[in-house]
Amino acid sequence: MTVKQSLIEKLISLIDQYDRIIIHRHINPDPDAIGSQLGLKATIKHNFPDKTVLAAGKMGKGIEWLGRMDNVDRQDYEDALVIILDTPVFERIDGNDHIQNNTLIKIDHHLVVEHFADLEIVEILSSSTAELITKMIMHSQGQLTLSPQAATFLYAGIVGDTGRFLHSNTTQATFEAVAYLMAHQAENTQINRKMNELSLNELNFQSFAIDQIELYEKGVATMTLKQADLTQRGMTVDGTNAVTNLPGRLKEVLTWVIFIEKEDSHGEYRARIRSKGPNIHQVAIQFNGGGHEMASGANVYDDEEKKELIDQMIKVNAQFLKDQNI
Ligand SMILES: [Mn+2]
Repeated sequence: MTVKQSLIEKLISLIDQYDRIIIHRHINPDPDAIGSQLGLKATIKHNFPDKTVLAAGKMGKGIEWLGRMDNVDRQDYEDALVIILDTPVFERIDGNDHIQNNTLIKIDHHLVVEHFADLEIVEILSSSTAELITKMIMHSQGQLTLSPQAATFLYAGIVGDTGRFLHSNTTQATFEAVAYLMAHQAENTQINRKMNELSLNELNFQSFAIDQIELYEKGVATMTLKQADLTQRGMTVDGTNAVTNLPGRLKEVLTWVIFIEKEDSHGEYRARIRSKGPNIHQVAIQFNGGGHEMASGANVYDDEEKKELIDQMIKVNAQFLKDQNI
């Protein structure tokens, strides 16, 4: 546990001081954003039933089943405490234009980009904001208790950000937090089932996407998705996130790229680059991109550059295989 006890105390004492608390999170919310938002809301309501707690922002597409947002008006912000979850940058807060001179609390697990809150609780070793909130509840010495509903929301957040415990951000602390949520009747089966569900359209798109996988030497794979392919199949760019990891499931694939044609362009692509070992960040920065060693984004402006990017990936993989004596 790396969150200081004093920060937990400060959080609880601020919540205690306000009658109205508004909880925000980032735009284009994922299950961690919504799960931590509604999980914290349910926890505050459970422990302070007289307080008004509002969840602000627009619900994310495809995760409406997780819960509902509240209608929050400008006047609700008067004398309210505002808590911002899972968002490292003020500009990315959904509904930030409503926030006035409120006391702000940030709770997040991303690298610190900027300081914008009066109290900032950031723990980058947490898999998810939901895990971080769970750990604070666990260590609140009985001041915050969990309802089954809150436990279920927080469970959804952890499952979302860990890719169902498959990603490398999954730690012993993650499982300890989940064990605690299970002890408080988190409805794990229901959440797992919902997370695994697809519409027929999404399933058909997956099968189309699989057909677009191309294999190159040294364990490079690509998938190219044209705008026309997306519109024809009723798919949004966000919706294609679900197929990003498909090429990586192939045994022989070490690194892969999803090329998504940009809107209103002919042959300009946004590239999502992923890796199971080689450092592909070095490739991303050569093509107007960046990110992390195992997951980066880049941009290519024509088919020639697309080919160059693939060539660079083959080189990086070749070097990686050589270093490993394979
Ligand atoms: Mn998150």
